[in-house]
Amino acid sequence: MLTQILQQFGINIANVEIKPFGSGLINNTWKISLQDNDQAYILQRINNNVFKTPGDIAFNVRLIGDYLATHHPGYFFVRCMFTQSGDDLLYVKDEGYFRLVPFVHNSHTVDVVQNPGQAYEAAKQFGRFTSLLNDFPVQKLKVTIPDFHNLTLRYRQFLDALQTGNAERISACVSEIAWLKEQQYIVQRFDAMKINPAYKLRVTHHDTKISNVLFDTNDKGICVIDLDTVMPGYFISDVGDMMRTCISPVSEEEKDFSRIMIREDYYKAIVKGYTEGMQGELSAEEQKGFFDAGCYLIYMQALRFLADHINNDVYYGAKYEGHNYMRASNQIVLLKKMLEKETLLKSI
Ligand code: GN1
Ligand code: MG
Repeated sequence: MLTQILQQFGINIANVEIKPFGSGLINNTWKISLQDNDQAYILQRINNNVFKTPGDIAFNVRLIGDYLATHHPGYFFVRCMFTQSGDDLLYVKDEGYFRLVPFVHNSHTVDVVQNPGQAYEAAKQFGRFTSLLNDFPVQKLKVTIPDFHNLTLRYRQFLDALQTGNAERISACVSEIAWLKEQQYIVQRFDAMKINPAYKLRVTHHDTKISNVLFDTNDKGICVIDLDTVMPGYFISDVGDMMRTCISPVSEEEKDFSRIMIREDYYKAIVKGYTEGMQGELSAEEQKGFFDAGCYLIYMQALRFLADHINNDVYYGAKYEGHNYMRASNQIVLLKKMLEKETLLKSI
């Protein structure tokens, strides 16, 4: 099946190697390497249970690509390849939607952040992406997942899960549920942020883990990739998810929670990198929101994982029984540790 798809993109499949790639939870991703000429590509199948209109992603990427090519031609932007019939998104009956992008020569991605320098570079790339699109008409973008980072709605979905979800699972995680409910003040802070005019609606990425940045051979950031969730949003989404995924030495998959830690030097690197990348675009009020950004996103992810556990893992899937419960518990520990350092981190 994959080789037929590659053929439609005009790829010679005689000597091709296809390997699963990356660790994303939503889309399927493969690296395609051509043995003859050293070329490589990334092929993705878009999960259309999550992205209901995959054409909207292609639309956004085209629009942004055109804008950057005109206004910031120096920016390295990875565009989708076209099929032989001229489409940048291929629909295959019973298989779904596919896209192909070139694998950029002399670039690499990082799965687990190794040092604060990488976190700085990544944060700078996410800030730079948003700042280059500062004058782009943000309302022209299609919303690929409505309310994606709307914490108010995520909290409501969590409460809904408690009403309609798996009763056995609910009774086995009463203490986590109670703790998350006690943190509802975070939603109120978020609501205040949304109506604060000092928080500008910008073009934000919404999936800012380190693996969505391309690095060069000197570990300097080149550009951001994986633009599925680029939508109108607030800077807190990008900064917050960077903190969520970089600040601790271990990820959401770690089962030994004693290894979860808040590393101040990484926090500092993210604040510095993002601020520099934004080139003065952040308002004074927004600059005060870095710490809260981390809390919003960690809290949101804990709610999403626990709601999914209660909903029998319909969204994220589970590699083992209780996987999403473990992930939620991990994020709860991360949030607790973050909240303990509130005063210290806010002083940075
Ligand atoms: C999903 O598929 P991936 O790993 O890029 C999710 C993110 C979560 C992340 C948690 C569209 O991203 O919001 O933060 O899992 N993406 C979607 O690992 O729901
Ligand atoms: Mg993604």
